[in-house]
Amino acid sequence: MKIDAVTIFPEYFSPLQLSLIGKAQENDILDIAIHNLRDYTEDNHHSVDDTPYGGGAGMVMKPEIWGLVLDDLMIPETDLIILTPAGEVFDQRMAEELSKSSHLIFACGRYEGIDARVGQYYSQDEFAAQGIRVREVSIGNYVLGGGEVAALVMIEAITRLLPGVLGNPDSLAEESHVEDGFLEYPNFTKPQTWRGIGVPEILLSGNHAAIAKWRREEAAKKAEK
Ligand code: JD2
Repeated sequence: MKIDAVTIFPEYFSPLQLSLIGKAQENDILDIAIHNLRDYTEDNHHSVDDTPYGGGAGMVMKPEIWGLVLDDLMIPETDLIILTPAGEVFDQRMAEELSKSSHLIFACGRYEGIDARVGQYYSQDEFAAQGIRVREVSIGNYVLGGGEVAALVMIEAITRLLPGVLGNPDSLAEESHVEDGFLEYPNFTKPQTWRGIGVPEILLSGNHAAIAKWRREEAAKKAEK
C-alpha cells in the first residue's frame, strides 16, 4: 500500500518511523511519503491560507496549492481522504474497507480547513471513472486543530490490517467482532495476585471451553454498556 500525506506540519508524522509501521516500511509492505504543502507555494510568503468568502473568523486553505499537490500525487485507484470535523465518522468498518486500497492520500488541513471546491473537483465523473474516490472523514465528534493527528489515527488503524504488518495474525481474527459492539474481554497476566486482587478463577482452570464461554459473556457485558 502507498500512502501520501499532505500537511504544513510534516513533523507530526515522525511517529510513523516507529514500531510495526516503521518495520512495514522497511519490509516494503508499506510506502509512506509525507509532503510539505508549502513546497508547492509560488509566492514569496509561501502562503497557504486566505480570508473566507462571506466573512467570519479564521482563515481557509487556498484551493490552488492543494490542486498542484494533489494533481502530482493522484493516480488511478486512489482514495483521497480529506480530514474534517464535519466528515463521515471513521470506524473499524471504514478501516477494513480502506485497508483494501492500493493508494491513500490524506489531505491534512489547518486553520478552518480546506476550500470546499478541492473535494468537489476530485469527486467529478472524470476522476471517478479512473477509480478515484473522495471521502470527507472525521475521527470523532470533537474538534482538533488540524487533520494531522486524525490522519495518524487512521493510518495506524488501517495499516495494522495489512497482511504482514501485525506480528500475530490470530490477534486480528480475534478482534474481528469489534464492529458488532462485541468488544474485548478483560485480560490478566502474572502475578496471580496483585495488590490483593486475584485473577478470575476460571482462567486458571485449564478448561478451554469454559474459558471461551466466560470470555464471550464478559465481552457481551461490555458491549451492553
Ligand atoms: C481541522 C477546525 C473546522 C474548527 C482542518 C479539524 C477532525 N475529528 C476531528 N475533529 N477535528 C478534525 C479536524 C480535521 C481537519 C481540520 N481543522 C480545525 N476546522 C472548524 C476547527 C482544520 C478530523 N478528522
